Amino acid sequence: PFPHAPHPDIGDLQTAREIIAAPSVAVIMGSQSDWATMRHTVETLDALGIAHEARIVSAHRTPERLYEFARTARERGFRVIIAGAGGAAHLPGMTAAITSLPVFGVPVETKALGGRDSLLSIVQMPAGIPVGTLAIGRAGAINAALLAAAVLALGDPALAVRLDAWRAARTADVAEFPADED
Ligand code: RP5
Repeated sequence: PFPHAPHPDIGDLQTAREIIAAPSVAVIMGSQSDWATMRHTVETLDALGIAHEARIVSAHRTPERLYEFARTARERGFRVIIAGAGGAAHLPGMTAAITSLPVFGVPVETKALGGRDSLLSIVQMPAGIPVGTLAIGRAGAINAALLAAAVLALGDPALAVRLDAWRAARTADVAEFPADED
């Protein structure tokens, strides 16, 4: 009856294509101020050729956005979530409470307590709701991306090759002898 309505099979094909093309990693953060840290996650994912989506989702300022994001993350095709937050950092834990996708938490450095507050807030999850917690700041942000890559590489041999190449390049970067830096 509707000449422009897609044939049901084509509709299915479109859905399948959308799922395949969907970013596999979601990078969420509690605030714009977290971006200076979380951009290292995104840069590392880019270097590894991993499709991702970055967005601000605050557990306490935008709780409805958090619920909507976490409830629909799996059906939208995400396979790993990386969540960065600072201070009373509920975002990774609340996300893990709503979705059973793997959640990696990045404690963002804070002015008041240097990120120890973020670290303890993220790492001390009660048994039953896991958050894989990384180091404070840039190191954690980069390693979260590498850990996400390792998870995805289990089912993606081409990514496994890229990840090994990335690691080999870091090894090749290490000089054998120290040099004066000034
Ligand atoms: C947390 O509070 C955010 O993750 C951020 O690290 C911290 C401070 O946020 P702003 O006050 O800079 O927005 O929710």
